[in-house]
Amino acid sequence: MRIHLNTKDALIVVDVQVDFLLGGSLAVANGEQVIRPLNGYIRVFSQRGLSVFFTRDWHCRNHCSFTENGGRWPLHCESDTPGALFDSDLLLPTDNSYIISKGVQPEVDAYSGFQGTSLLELLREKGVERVFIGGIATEYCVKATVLDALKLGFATGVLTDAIRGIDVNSGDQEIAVGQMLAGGAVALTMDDF
Ligand code: VGL
Ligand code: ZN
Repeated sequence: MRIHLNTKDALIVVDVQVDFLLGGSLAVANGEQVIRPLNGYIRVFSQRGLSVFFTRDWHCRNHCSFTENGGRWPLHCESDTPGALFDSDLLLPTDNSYIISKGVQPEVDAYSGFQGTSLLELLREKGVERVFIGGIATEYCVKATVLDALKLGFATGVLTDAIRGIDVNSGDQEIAVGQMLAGGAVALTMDDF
């Protein structure tokens, strides 16, 4: 599908953080492979003056998702620690880019970039009607963000060349992509732009 970008479009880059990448505490296999395609999308959107939103997992040390607190995940993306930083190769445009921190509240795990954040408000403020989403992890934060975007009425593209998953059970990523498409998302790659 040929995408003609317009002023009502925005890019959402999900959780490209050190702890989710090679050597990180919750590393996603091949997660580093999203960086090059994402930088390509970031350039395209940025050059057209379109907004780019960067979500980040931003947990406090006593966050409920950590095993040490009874949750299911190893300690990851603790706010203001090196593991929570965006990968240093990720392009962060100075104009029209926004950082969205999520999972901030200790007692709530927030996979979606919309949950407990100002993302919706910012998108509405900018008149955004269509969002394009990539990042990690496919079956957690990417999926939750895509499904929320659809539910909130955004036309939604999932950038399948710029997502990677954790695959706690093998096949999880594929199932997640199926769920996003069933929900109304459109699968896109750089060739569509
Ligand atoms: C994520 C597991 C725990 C994600 C965040 O960004 O997909 N996954 N916290
Ligand atoms: Zn988390």
